[in-house]
Amino acid sequence: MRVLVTGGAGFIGANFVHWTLAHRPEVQVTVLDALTYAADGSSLAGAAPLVQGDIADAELVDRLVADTDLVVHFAAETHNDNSLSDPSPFVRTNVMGTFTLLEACRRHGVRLHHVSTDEVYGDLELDDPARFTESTPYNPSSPYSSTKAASDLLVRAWVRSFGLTATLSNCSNNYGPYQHVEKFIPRQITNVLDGLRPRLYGDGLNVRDWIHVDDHNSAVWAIVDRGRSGETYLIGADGEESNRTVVEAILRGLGQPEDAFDLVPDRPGHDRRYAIDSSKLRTELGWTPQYGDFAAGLRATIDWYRENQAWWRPQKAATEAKYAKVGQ
Ligand code: NAD
Ligand code: TDX
Repeated sequence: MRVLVTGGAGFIGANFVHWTLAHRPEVQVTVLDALTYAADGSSLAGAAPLVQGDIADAELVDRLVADTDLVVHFAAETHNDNSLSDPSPFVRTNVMGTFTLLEACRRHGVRLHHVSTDEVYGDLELDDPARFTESTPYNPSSPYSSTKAASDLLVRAWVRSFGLTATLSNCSNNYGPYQHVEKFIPRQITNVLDGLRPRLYGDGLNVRDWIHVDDHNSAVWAIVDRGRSGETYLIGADGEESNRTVVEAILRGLGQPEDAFDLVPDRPGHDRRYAIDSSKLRTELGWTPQYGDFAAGLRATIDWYRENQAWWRPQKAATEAKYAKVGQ
């Protein structure tokens, strides 16, 4: 099977390529990635051929899609904070880029798996017993999540109107190796390694539902293998933690007092809580996460950032300078 992985030089995409080569040796992977600021070609370590290009480049996309059996679509602008300072690349890549891929898949009769986020459902109150399910109404808050919601709806329409074969997944917050230092967990680990204090937005009590990136990727393969076209599957591993609890664990893991963090101004429109009910994926497709223990996964991630400073250091100063400008 030939698989075109868009965004394969980013965090989840690169881990997907490594997971695929380790578990599915019969699969031939090609990566299409624009190598934006968020990418790092070295994450792939030469594991798969990399075509540098834009998913909104219709001619290039047509040529690559004509030569594949499946597209697994990770490419996106992904950082909420960036979407608040400049939404335009989010609309271009997440909406127009997905549209371009859909049109190429339609022309060539190629299946698409669309990777999306639980943020399309908006947020939950801290004391709400509910979790997101596949039937929760869409209610995105940020430019990032609204463009992901738009891309999901395009995929659904192409299935219904044009008979495209496609599946969708909406996953909760990922952690693990090769995640950009702008994101919460790598930012705080690398801050502590650099002698800086972790920075918590607002009151630090917002909750995210953490999943190890390898569990996300094994779920994507379960959907590719056994999912039904037109269906959406929520991916989550019951990993709800407040941001404050995560920072305290990082500080402890690096031998610092657990209150050595700062509260900084909140993110505008900051979603309070995400929580996923992944029963459909577990019951219908028989998927189970392998990294049940968030604390152990976090310790391994701390070790990875400690041991791979050459990978993240080139991005760190510019990332912190960007945050400093907005007082975060
Ligand atoms: P990332 O920002 O680390 O990587 C995104 C990749 O897409 C980068 O390599 C970048 O160069 C590439 N890219 C951006 N614009 C492109 C374009 N126009 N053409 C081609 N390539 C382009 O993101 P990530 O965290 O790995 O997320 C991957 C996907 O998973 C995204 O679709 C995201 O919405 C989704 N997702 C992420 C999370 C999470 O916690 N990180 C959770 C749920 C869903
Ligand atoms: O320095 C920080 N301090 C802080 O308190 C940063 C960078 C973040 N935060 C908070 C904001 C969120 O409540 O931590 C939480 C996680 O923040 P992000 O890493 O920016 O992730 P989030 O906004 O939750 O979105 C992530 O998960 C869903 C990914 O970036 C998205 O691409 C994915 O769709």
